[in-house]
Amino acid sequence: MKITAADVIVTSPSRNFVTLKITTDEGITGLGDATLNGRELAVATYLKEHLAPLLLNRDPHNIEDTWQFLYRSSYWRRGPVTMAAIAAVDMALWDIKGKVAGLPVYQLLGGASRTGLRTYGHASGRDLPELFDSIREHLEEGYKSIRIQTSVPGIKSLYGVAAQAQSSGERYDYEPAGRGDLPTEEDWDTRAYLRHVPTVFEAVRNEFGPEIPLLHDGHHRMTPIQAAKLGKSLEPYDLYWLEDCTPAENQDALRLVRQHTTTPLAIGEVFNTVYDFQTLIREQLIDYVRAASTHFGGISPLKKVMDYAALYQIRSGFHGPTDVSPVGLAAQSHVGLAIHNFGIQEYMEHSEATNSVFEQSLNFADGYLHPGDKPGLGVELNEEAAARFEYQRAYLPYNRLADGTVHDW
Ligand code: GCO
Ligand code: MG
Repeated sequence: MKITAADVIVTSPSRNFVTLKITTDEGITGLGDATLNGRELAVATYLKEHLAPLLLNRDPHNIEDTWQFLYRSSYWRRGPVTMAAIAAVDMALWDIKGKVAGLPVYQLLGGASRTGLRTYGHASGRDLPELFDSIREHLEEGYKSIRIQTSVPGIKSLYGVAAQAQSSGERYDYEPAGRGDLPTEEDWDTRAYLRHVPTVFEAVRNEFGPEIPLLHDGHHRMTPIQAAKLGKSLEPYDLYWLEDCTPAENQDALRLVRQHTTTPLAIGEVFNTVYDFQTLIREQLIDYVRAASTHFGGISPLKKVMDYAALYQIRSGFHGPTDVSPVGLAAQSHVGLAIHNFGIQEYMEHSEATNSVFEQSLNFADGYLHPGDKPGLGVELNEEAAARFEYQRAYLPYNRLADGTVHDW
């Protein structure tokens, strides 16, 4: 079998997605997600100009060899653009292999280790009543675990709070439509945040009891000692995890945080390779691997990092916001179903427009996700529908402190 075409499809149904479609001489096609939120066209160009010509006439069955060839022959290793492009190729080749075998990809990865993937949803509110309503809605939708983000008195506009997001829809989603040509500026005050967050978790535990696993995303904003303080102050509320408590680049920071708190830590949504996790896993500085198949080079390296993490009882918590396309979500759901050390899957439902472009066999019921049993990844691209949604430039927001200093968003 030979690869005869590698086409890149850019579409914007609610938000931008970059998809690679690999076609073979036997007419079988495979899809891969290459979406890098806010920098989409860099990956589309990398694929079109640099990888597509290398794929022609290769045997699509040689997934590992193709991955190693693309990674090593570029000389310039790693980085989100390179790794999202390689991820798309890797996913598309697994999709093709599954279709040839007549099996869903999770079967090729060792078969199912569970009946479904436990998910967590995103609850948020500008105040406690709004937050409680949002938690109730999520519980009614079947979610068993809930991420909590709230407004903070003294901070005007804050990551993760639906009602104040710049999205055009009513959910927190960071959809590009209507967001304009420049990034939105938000504000930040760490002391106000550190004072407020524990009071919110206390209120949520008082209202909803001790059972529900609760999560929180610090979105890379704290220094190590601030993160340690937050982890410690949240201990009475028994979090499932505290995510991205410090910027991910400084791995040593996690040692300090770990010395001070038993709140479980999740990190890695902006990581691109297993090397970014090497120290964190070996020294057991984290509890959950937050990589997304899309930004991490695809299914093959995601499976490898989880096998490495398994040696240390570290589990998965793959990154699953709506900027991971249905193809990327399917890819990591197959991995999650197959590995033994699955933890939890982040899940934000894609919009109707997105679902009209990506026809999926993914099933969400009673808080559990399943990638379905169609051969391959189980996602097909409706190219006619995709052509109706033209790319729109979109930027993620950024932060400034009260004195005008740019801060981590
Ligand atoms: C999460 C993430 C996202 C990111 C987004 C950036 O935990 O889901 O932090 O909300 O901000 O993926 O593109
Ligand atoms: Mg996050």
